[in-house]
Amino acid sequence: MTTIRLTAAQAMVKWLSVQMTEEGERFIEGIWAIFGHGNVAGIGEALYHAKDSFPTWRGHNEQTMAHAAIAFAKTHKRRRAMAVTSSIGPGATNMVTAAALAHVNRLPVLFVPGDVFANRAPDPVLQQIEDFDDGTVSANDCFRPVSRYFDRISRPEHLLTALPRALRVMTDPANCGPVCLAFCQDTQAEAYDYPADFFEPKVWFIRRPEPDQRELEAAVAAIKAAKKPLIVAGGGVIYAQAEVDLLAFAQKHNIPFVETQAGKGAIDWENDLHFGSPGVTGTACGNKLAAEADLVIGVGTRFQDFTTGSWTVFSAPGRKILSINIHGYDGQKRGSQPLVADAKVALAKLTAALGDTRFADPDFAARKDWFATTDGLFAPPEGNALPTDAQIIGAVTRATGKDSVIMSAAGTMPGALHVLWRAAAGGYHMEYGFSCMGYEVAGAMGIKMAAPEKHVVCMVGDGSYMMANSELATAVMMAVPFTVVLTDNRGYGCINRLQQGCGGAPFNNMLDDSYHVNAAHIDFIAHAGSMGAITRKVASVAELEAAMAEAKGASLPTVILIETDAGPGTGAGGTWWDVAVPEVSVRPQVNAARENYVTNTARQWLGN
Ligand SMILES: Cc1ncc(C[n+]2csc(CCOP(=O)(O)OP(=O)(O)O)c2C)c(N)n1
Ligand SMILES: [Mg+2]
Repeated sequence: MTTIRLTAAQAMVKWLSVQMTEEGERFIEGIWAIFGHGNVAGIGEALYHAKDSFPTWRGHNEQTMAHAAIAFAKTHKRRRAMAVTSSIGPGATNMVTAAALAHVNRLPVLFVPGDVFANRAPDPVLQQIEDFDDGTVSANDCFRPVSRYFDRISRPEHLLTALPRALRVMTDPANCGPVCLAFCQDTQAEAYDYPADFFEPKVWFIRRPEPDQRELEAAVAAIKAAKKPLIVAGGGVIYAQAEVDLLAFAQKHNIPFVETQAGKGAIDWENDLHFGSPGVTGTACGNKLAAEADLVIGVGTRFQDFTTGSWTVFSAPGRKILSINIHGYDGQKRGSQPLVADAKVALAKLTAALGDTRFADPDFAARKDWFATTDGLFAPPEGNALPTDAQIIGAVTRATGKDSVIMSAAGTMPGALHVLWRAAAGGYHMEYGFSCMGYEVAGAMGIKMAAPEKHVVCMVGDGSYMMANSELATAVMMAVPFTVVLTDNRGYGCINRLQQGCGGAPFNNMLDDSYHVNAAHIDFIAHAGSMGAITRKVASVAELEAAMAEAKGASLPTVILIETDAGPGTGAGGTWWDVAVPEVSVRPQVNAARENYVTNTARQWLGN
């Protein structure tokens, strides 16, 4: 057998650089790295020699580098990914939040944190946590519950099994998610005679599992028995590249559909059967259909609480749920009838079996009314009033075209955009599985790296911006342009509203309602400018529109700052959301909110 003598780190890099997609590209495009003693000598040396065939990028924070990697994978519909490496200890645990984010959103990313010495000779090495009772524990064990595959590489030959398992998980449509290969520092540097054929290029394709015949027949029967079905399109539609198939299915059988946060942008908003969104951040016309539907057909959705109105929308008596999903876990949620299969395959089989089954027209007038309502919300504010988030969205809508991707993750914007944004196909990127503050700026960079032809628009509140923004400097350094619309309402506006909705006093959310000795005045323009971004402070939505047009052609990221009114939510469309309200309180407002809470929770278990 021919062998190649390499260090374990060199072997990992060599192997990763020849794992290919069907389109002939590297599945792992490259690696984000911040070095420390846990990875600089081993992995760092290996990456240096591979830098022309397997790029390394340097970021400013391990978590946000991983956010960029995750956004890249999401933009590529899970067909390509990136790796992220850190030192041991803080660099590694910085990535745990990002691993959880990828886990919830079911997106592939390869984490390669350095780990403690396999030989334990220098124990405790700098940054090693010491478990008094378990010699096998390191800080990297934090990755276990938030990885779809976890392994510790403590011998060079472990890579022969660990690496193929890692790629299997990242390219598996059902189990897709983050992989953590915790790489012991000494093992990275250790040499081994690897079989040469281990490094032969390998093509990974995403399989499309067929449905079980009995489940398929039951699904056909359920649809045929329905009078008013409604399709709920989730992220699985996009990851299965079944957007066109879903539209054809909906049109042929005349079934209206709504899109979840992850599913939004599967189909262009202008399509007549597109009724917007369901649930807590649902459109009025979409939720009306959901309330009247006798069959909810979920396609690639995991039915999170925002989608289902914490199960008050979808679990009315007599309403059935058919869940078409790649994973049985999502197929059976809340008593739903499963059809476990790839979405594209399942829709093709269903439509063939349904023949010319066609349902009565949905309420097209309600859809028209909805857009008339939102037109009103988009109108610029009167006089000198600060704009609302809806008015900002109106301005951004006017300033962007179908070549744009709107993105966000946490704060007021995700809900407001879900309900109000008129997404072109492929024009919406929302991290709303983990809704992680601080995903936005780095995520925008990852999207732009994946789709350089798109105008990437990052919608971020002052709170999320403050939580993580330093990859702005990376985007400047790497000349990755995107437009940041930074809405400054002086605090955590959405949580402030939620707090009061639950009967609470305004407390510890807005800067002015929080303990302070000096009133906070954050100069966002100076801050973003100091990292090299183009900056503009605008005083009106008209100025915002003009600044956005300018930003579109820029070769650097642009941060546009606008002060907004923290008071109003969108006030449109949505349903109740389950947030537990205290059972006893001296505040009458809390007691009133509790009463409302009890009434609504009683609606959650009425049965399907
Ligand atoms: C990492 C993280 N911490 C806390 C939260 C809870 N949270 C959700 S939105 C939010 C406030 C967001 O404030 P900002 O970005 O200014 O948006 P606004 O609602 O004010 O527009 C908080 C604290 C979160 N989603 N993520
Ligand atoms: Mg804010």
